[in-house]
Amino acid sequence: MATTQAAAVAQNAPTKNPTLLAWVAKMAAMTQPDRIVWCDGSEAEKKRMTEEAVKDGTLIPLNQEKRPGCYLHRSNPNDVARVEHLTFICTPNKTDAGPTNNWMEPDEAYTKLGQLFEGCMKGRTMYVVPYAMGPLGSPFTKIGVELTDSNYVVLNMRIMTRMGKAVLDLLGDSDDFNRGLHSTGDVNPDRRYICHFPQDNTIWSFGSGYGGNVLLGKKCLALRIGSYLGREEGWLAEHMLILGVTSPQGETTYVAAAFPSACGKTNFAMLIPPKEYKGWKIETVGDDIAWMRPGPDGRLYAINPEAGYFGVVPGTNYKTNPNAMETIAKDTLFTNVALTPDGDVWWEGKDGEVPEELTDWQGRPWKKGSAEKAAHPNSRFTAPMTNNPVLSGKSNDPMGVPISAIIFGGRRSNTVPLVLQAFNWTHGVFLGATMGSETTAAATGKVGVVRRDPMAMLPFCGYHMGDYLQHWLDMQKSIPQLPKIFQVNWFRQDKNGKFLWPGYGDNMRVLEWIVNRVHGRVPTQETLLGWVPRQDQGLNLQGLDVAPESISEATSIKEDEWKTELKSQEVFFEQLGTKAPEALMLQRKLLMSRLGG
Ligand code: SAT
Ligand code: MN
Repeated sequence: MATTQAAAVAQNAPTKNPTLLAWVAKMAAMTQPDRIVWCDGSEAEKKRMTEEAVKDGTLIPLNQEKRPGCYLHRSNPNDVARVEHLTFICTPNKTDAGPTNNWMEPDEAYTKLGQLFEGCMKGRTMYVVPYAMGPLGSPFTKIGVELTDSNYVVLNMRIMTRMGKAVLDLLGDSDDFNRGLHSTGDVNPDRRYICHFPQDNTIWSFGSGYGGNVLLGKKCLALRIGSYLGREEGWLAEHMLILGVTSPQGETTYVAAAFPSACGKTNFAMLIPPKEYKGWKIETVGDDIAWMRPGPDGRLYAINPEAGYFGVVPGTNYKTNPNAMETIAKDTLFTNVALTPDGDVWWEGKDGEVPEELTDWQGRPWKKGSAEKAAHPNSRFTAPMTNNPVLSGKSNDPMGVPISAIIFGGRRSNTVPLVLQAFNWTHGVFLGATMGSETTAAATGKVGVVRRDPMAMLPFCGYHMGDYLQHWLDMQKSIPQLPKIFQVNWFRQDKNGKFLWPGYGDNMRVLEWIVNRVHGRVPTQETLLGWVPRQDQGLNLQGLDVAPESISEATSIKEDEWKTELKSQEVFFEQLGTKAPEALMLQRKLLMSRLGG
């Protein structure tokens, strides 16, 4: 069997790479697909696979006049988000995975998942998807090959990554590629596992069809395996958007910003400045992931390893994110949104009237006023970045962009002020490490509970969180021109649960202050938490229709809240045990003493 498989694989393969051929043959011998299809990334292949997906019900064509090239996919209702409790880091030692990851011993994981993969592709097609994370030919770029039995995965990978024949040519005979194996299986949550084997540069994902679990280039390679490789090789793989801000004078400043999933990263990355900001321009380099390494001139350079956006749909409209609306107007795959009678898509928070009747995300009739949501709260769009009207010309630059500021932003209804600047890199790492966030719909579980989410990487760090924070601290030695670090919180609320800061386009006001700080142009005021905008010469609030009391409330620092906060931070640091970096413990003590014990 194995020899026949190997011969069959080699026969129609567009590569002679012996390691790749042997691995594909081995995986095929285990999963036993009826057919093996090597994806070339061509338009003809896209057309063929889209037609097949429509035929087998995976995709529903939308009204092609209203949304050219767009399709709707409905997932299994039990499979609508990442599954952190079923996501494992499989290192020989449990301590290498750390207390914030689920761990499985590699042999045990291979055996357990091997049993599930055994024969699972019988009667099905195995697609071989060669892809690159990062522009082809960039020193940042990593190659992966994903084997999957899902045409939905292939069509998404085509948008989210640089995929196809060119990647195989770039790989040549090298064995330096991530080995990804995925099967949708029977989509049974009891038989669902997302396993990472950092030492083997391998990912095995079984039993899900949801983006973050199965588009293996994204969270699995670009963040979990990426962060592991970053530590080995001296760079950072981060859950960050990258944007360029250009002033009316033509000065462009690049910023990277970490926010937990579903906290508005895509909106921030595509922000349209308010009308008072004539001549200012925001351009998107990336909306979710940044790979950053020291460049030849001593600055920190970043690329977006992805080629598309996998964004949250609900709440997207012409007010919150006009650029996203343009981005998803064509050639977009929608997952778990509602369908209108005329074949368009709908979601909670879309512009215009709520339609009288819809088909909901599960394919059931839905009527206006229904208590149930028509679109799933974590429904998603997959759209090529080239659709973005404000895509940065640098988004394909193999050298990346120089980062001047790093922003850490949680989702906190209290405690954390609108914006502050860290005193220095170590303090900035402390701010990132102690990020907290009220949970959202991108992961299964309770919504609205505060959890520590260091650098928005809690679900995505591929090794011990203590070592990861130490790696951040160590990086300052290899970056002579360190970016400045900031903390923001757009989500502070008043006593009645009303947001104090308008957010969206008005976040430009905070961004301008950050840019001015980076270039040393505005004075600042020191507080016990960090440097904040001064009352005079601070944030530009011209034209902002918000009561001054709301601004002072959004920027206020309440010592009693901070005492509670420090206790909750302690619980997190204790979890890291002896690996909690000393420098961060000292930062905590300093803050405690500033607070008066
Ligand atoms: O859910 S995904 O991991 O695909 C996207 C996200 O959470 O940022
Ligand atoms: Mn994300």
